[in-house]
Amino acid sequence: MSTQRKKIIEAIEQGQRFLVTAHVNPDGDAVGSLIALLHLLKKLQKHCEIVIPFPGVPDKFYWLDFGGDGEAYAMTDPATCCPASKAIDAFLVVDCGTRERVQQELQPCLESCRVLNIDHHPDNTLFGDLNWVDAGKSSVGEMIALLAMDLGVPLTGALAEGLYLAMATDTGFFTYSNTGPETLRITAQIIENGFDLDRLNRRLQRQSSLNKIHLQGLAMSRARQYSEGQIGVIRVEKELFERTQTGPEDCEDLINHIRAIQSVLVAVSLREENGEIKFSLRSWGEVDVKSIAAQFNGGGHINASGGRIQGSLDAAEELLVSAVQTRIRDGNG
Ligand SMILES: [Mn+2]
Repeated sequence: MSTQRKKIIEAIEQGQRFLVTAHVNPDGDAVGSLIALLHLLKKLQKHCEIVIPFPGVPDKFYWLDFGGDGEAYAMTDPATCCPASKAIDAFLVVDCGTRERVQQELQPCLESCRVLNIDHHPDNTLFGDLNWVDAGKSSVGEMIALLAMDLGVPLTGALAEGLYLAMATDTGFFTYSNTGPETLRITAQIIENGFDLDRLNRRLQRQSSLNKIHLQGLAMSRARQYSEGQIGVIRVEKELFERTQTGPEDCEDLINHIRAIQSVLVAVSLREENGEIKFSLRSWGEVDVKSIAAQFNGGGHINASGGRIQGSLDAAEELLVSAVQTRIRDGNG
C-alpha cells in the first residue's frame, strides 16, 4: 500500500469532523465519490459536511441518497462553509487535478484547513497537505472503495451506490481502457454484497427526453470526418439548443456515437456554451488526447479530455482538428 494512502487512512481514523468537496460542474465520479465518502464517514461515526460544488447535483442524479438528515449540505450559501470549516480536522478534495477546480468560495479552506487530496488525474499538482494521486485508478470512486475496505467498512447500501455510479461513469460502463482488474473486482464485491445492478442501471440509463433525442439526431446528421476518417467531429450550435429546447447537459454521450465510427481514432465534440466553445476529445488506445487538451489549457485523461476555446465554432474546429492531426502523425496513433 502506498504511504500516501496509509496517511489518508490515518487522517480519517484520527479526525472527527470532515469537510468534503469535488470539482465544479460535478460529473458521475465527483457526485458518486461525494456520496460514497458521506456514507463511509457516517458509518465510521464521523461528522461530515459535503459541499456539492456549483451548479449542484445534476438532475439525473437527484434520486441518490445524500444523507437526508441534515448531515449533508448542498452549496446554498458558500460563505457559511468556510467559517464552519475552521473547526474541521480535514478538508477532503476529490477528483480535482488542480486547486482551481475547487469552487471559488471554498478556496480559502485550501489555506486554512488540512487538505487531503484524493485524485486520479495524471497532471495533479499535489496541492494538498496529503496527496494520494494514482493515475492508474479508473476513478476516484475506485480509490474510495479501497479506503472503505482498508477501514473495514462493507461496500453496501448508499455507499455502494455512490461507488458504482463513480466507477461506471468514469469507465463508460466498464468499457474504456482505464477499466482495470481492480475496478471489476470491486464491482464484483459490490454485487456479491447484494447490490441491485438492474435498478441502478435503469436509473442511470433511462434519462433521455425526446428533446434530447431530437438534438442529438440533428447534431449527428451533420457529423463529419477528417484524415481518411481517423478524426470524427460533431458540433452543437447555440441555434440547435434553441430549436430543440435543450441545454448543454443534453449533449452527454454524443461524442461516444462519433467514437464508435469504424475508422475513428479520435472523436471531437464542440458546443457553443456561455459565449465560448466547450470541447471534448475521446480516443482509442494509444492516442493521448490529454496532451492535445493541454495545448488549450484543458485537462483530463489519456483517452478522455476537454477544455474551452474562445472564438467561433469554425475556428475552434480547425484548431482542434489540426492539433489532432499533428498528434496522430507525430506520435502515437
Ligand atoms: Mn474522475
